[in-house]
Amino acid sequence: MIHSIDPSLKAIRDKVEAGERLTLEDGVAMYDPRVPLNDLGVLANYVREKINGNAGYYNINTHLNATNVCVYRCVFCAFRSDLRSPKGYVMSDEQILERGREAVENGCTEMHIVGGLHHQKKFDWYKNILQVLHDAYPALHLKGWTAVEINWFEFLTKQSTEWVFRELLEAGLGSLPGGGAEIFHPQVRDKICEHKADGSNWINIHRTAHQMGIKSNCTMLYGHVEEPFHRIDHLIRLRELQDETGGFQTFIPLAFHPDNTGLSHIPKPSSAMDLRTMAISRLMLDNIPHIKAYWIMLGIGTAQTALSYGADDIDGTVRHELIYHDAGATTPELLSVERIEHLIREAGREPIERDTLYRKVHRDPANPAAWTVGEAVEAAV
Ligand code: V47
Repeated sequence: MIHSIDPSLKAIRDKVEAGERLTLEDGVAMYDPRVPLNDLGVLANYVREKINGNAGYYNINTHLNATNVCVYRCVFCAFRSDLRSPKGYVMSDEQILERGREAVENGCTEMHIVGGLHHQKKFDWYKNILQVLHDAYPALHLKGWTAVEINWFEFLTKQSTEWVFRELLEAGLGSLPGGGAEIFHPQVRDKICEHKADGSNWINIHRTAHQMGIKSNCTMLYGHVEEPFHRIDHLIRLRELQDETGGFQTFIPLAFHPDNTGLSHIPKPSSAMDLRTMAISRLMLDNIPHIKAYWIMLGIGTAQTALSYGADDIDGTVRHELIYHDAGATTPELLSVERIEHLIREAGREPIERDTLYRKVHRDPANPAAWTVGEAVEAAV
């Protein structure tokens, strides 16, 4: 029972306690700055503890962005490059394998693989990245290619989504990251990334992934040109797909970082907005098991606080992150396991290492780079 709450949240509190679904109007109302942030946090924390108890999940992971050369010019992106720009790069198989070796030596269970859509590279180049890594390091989970990239592969090959996924699974794909979602509503999408896969393409690709047994994540990029209505509309579209398939594991709200982008005049969202969005996401997405506070993007302090504002996961130790660091993120390049566990404990949560598919990871203290997975963690959605 949640006793003392601001009058503006009483009707929402009653629904949350009764396990009733919140509406579009409820979601938009919670973005009114007169609704006290702390009280919103209390409600989100109630749901978070009901679903995930006291767990604070993390994993040991690394990123691979094999090229930054991209046909698209999303106005919010600081990572992309033109082919002839001095910033543009393409990694060789040797460099990619070296990243795999470094990941395994450091005990990583996951490699998060995304990048630009290089107009001179064929589908086989992308598929080969998974193949060489999987052949050399079969235990490393390859969470690769956003729905936008899958859509590009369909364009390149003139084949169906199912065909593309079958090829990628054969090469070693483990699951799909949640990027490329941005904001689905065309009023916003047409302003920030008009050329790439639209909202229904994104949703249909994740639906197909789920139907083929591929788990995925989902995201929302907030704090640029969108309004609260567009954010809630976005969350409801994700919730509807989850009702249908149950294939989403975690939702990651992504705060816009303006440096070096076409929207550099827009200030970065405040911590208060980050926490409000985290709490509203937990409350609206009643059927998605995990909400991730991506520390790279939020900063360490806000990510810790978010563990009491709806989030139960802090992402991973992370290595070689470029997308946020190119856009002005001042967070470190990586965190050690000791530090990440300390930060989670300091926030009052119990650190639990998970793999990409949310199974508990067991390590041999004598050889921490060696690991096995155990049972799936519980999440009461
Ligand atoms: O799709 C790009 C966003 C996403 C900027 O699945 C930006 O576990 C802020 O999706 N400011 C990629 N955001 C990152 C992503 C992700 C991250 C962590 C975990 C997972 C997961 C997925 O980053 C892009 C876009 O929405 N992005 N540029 C920027 N300037």
